[in-house]
Amino acid sequence: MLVVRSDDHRPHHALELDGGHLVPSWEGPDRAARVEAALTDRGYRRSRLPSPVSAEVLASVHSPAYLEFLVTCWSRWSAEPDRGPAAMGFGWPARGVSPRRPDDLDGQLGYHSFAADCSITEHTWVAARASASVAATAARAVVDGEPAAFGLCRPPGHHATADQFGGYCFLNNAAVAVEVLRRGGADRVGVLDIDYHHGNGTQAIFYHRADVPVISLHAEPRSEFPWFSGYDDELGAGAGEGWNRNFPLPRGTDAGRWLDVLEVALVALEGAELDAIVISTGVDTYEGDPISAFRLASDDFFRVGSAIRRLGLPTVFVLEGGYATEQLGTNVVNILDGFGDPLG
Ligand code: OKP
Ligand code: ZN
Repeated sequence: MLVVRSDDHRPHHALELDGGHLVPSWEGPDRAARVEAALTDRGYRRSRLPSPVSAEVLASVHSPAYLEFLVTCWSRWSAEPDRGPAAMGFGWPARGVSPRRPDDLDGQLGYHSFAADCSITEHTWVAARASASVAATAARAVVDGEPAAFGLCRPPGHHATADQFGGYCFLNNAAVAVEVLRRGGADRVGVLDIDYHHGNGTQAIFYHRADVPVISLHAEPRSEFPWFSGYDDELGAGAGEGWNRNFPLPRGTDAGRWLDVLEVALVALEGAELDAIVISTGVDTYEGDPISAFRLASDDFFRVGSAIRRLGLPTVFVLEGGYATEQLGTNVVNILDGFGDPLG
């Protein structure tokens, strides 16, 4: 399988507010290094660097004001005296208001984020843009005839909405891949999100659209991040009504149950008459994940890949979460190996 990867993520290691401590994020550069090492070990020899994602594709996913904010945030922040090491919000729109975008940087940080588990630092924009470029290039390769491609995206993307960062995500890489596939002629593109956390950003971006069915398996939001999105009665709206499906599962869910629910999700996707699919490939469902609570073993990920393969669709995998760093590469590559690839 073709792999798309970039080194431009490396200097990006945000700080996160975790239990009242401002600490280096769980989402660090070592994650990508582990996946790259596992890909090399396991014989994945075809890899390429990304071409820059086009402004047009980015603008089809994110608002102009948000993109401008991401590009300029760090220089605005660091130009002010006494600023700390991480630009992050601390005030968010309260319930019952219709939020306006303030002019003030701290106000904009609140407006353009939904969680304080990630922050913007000097290298965030370059890394986020490279990650979106990786997704776009993987999708482009599939448009050009690859049966499948893996975008080794870092930072992840599925929590990023059209105009908010959060959950370690800044640009929605899965949505970028969808848009590239659609521009390349795939009329109906599905998203299957198997990360432990609900992909609230992807859901929100496609919530009103019938041409991009989104299905997600994740920890029930009543007990897990992102808490306010991912319930099973969120079914899409307007033209998109019926095209969003959530499968929230309790903490402690084991592989047997999780794989049974994956089958239900795959049946729904089979009925959606898709031309291509994007897999938001989080492996924080792993039993050893330090911030998650599902119980898939490393070997179970082979079955995840082979189940997805049965859809028989052109497939773009984009990396999302997975924080058991030592096993991260094994778990990701087990999915890719389970999927297999006729072109090697
Ligand atoms: C991003 B992705 C731990 C903070 C957890 C939220 C999790 C973000 C996950 N104390 N922050 O979906 O893997
Ligand atoms: Zn996750």
